[in-house]
Amino acid sequence: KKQPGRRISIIGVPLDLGAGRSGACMGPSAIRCAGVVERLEQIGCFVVDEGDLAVKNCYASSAQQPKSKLKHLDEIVKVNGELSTKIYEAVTAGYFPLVLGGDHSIAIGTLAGLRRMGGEYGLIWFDAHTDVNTAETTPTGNIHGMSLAVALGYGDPRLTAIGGGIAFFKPEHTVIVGARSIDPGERKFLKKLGVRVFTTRDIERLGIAKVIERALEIAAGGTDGIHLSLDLDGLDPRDAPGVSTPVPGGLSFRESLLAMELIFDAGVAVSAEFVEVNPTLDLRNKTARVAVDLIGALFGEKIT
Ligand code: 4U7
Ligand code: MN
Ligand code: MN
Ligand code: MN
Repeated sequence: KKQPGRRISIIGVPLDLGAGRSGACMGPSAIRCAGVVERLEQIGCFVVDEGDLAVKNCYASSAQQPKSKLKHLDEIVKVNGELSTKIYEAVTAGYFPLVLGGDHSIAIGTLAGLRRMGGEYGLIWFDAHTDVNTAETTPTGNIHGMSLAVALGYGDPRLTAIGGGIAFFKPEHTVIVGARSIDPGERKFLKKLGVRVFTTRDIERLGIAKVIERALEIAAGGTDGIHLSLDLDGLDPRDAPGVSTPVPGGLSFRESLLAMELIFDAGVAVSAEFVEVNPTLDLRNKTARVAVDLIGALFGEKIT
C-alpha cells in the first residue's frame, strides 16, 4: 500500500502533574530539539507545529495533597479538555495529530478528542504499564496510571466527561503491548473487560512481528483506524533511560522500531502520541532521540 506524505499537526503538552515526579513537562521541548519536525519533513510529510498547550505546572503542591487518590485533578481536567478540542480540530481539518508529552494522563484528552469524531477507532497501547487504575485501585494517586481506564469509560466522572463522554473505546479493539508491571486491581479489570495484553514474556516467545500482526488484527479489524499511544517506558531503560517510571526487561530499540514500521505498512494509524519522556533523567537527550527515530518509522522512514 502506497502512502503519500501525510499532513501532520504536532501538539505539545508539557504536563507532568499526572506523574509521581516532575520533569516530563520538558518532554515536548526535548523531542523538538531532537529534530522531530525536520525528520518528518525529510520523509515528505507536511508538518504544522501547533506549539505547546499552556500548562500550570505547580509540582511542589503535590506535597499539600499527599493522600489524594486523584492528584492535581483540576489542572489535569483543564489541560485535557483543551487538548481534546485541539485534537478534534486537527482531525476535522484533515491532519494526523501527533501529540508530544508530557505524562501519560494526556492520553485522556487525545482520546476524548478522537472519540468526538464519531467513528469507531482501535487502540494500541505500547507501555510497560497498563494504565487502567481508578481512584479505587490506584496505589499512588497518579493520574498517568489511569488514562486507559478513562478511555474505556471508567474512572472519575470529571475525567470520563472530557470531550462529551460519548462512545468510549471498546475493550475488544484495545490492545496493550510491552506490559511488565501490572497492579493487582488492574489485572482484575483487564480480565473482566477482556482487554488483550501482550506482555514482554509474550513478545519474547512469539516475536514482536507476530505480536504486532495480532495487535493490528484486534485494533484495526472492523474499525475506522487506530490510535497509537506510545509510552517510552515500554522500551527497556537501557534504550530509553529518560522516563519517570522505568521498568527493567523492556522492548529493545530494534523491536520497537520494527513495531512502528509494521504499523506504517498496515496504513491504519490516524493519530498517535509519544509520552513520558523525562529529560531530567535522560542521558544526552537519548530518549527524545529514540522517540524521533520511532516517529520517523511510524511515518514511513525505512533503514534502506
Ligand atoms: B505510566 C502505577 F503503581 N501502576 O498507577 C500507578 F506502579 O503512564 C504506575 O504508564 C503507573 O508511566 C505508570 O501509579 C503510568 C504504579
Ligand atoms: Mn503509560
Ligand atoms: Mn508506563
Ligand atoms: Mn467492532
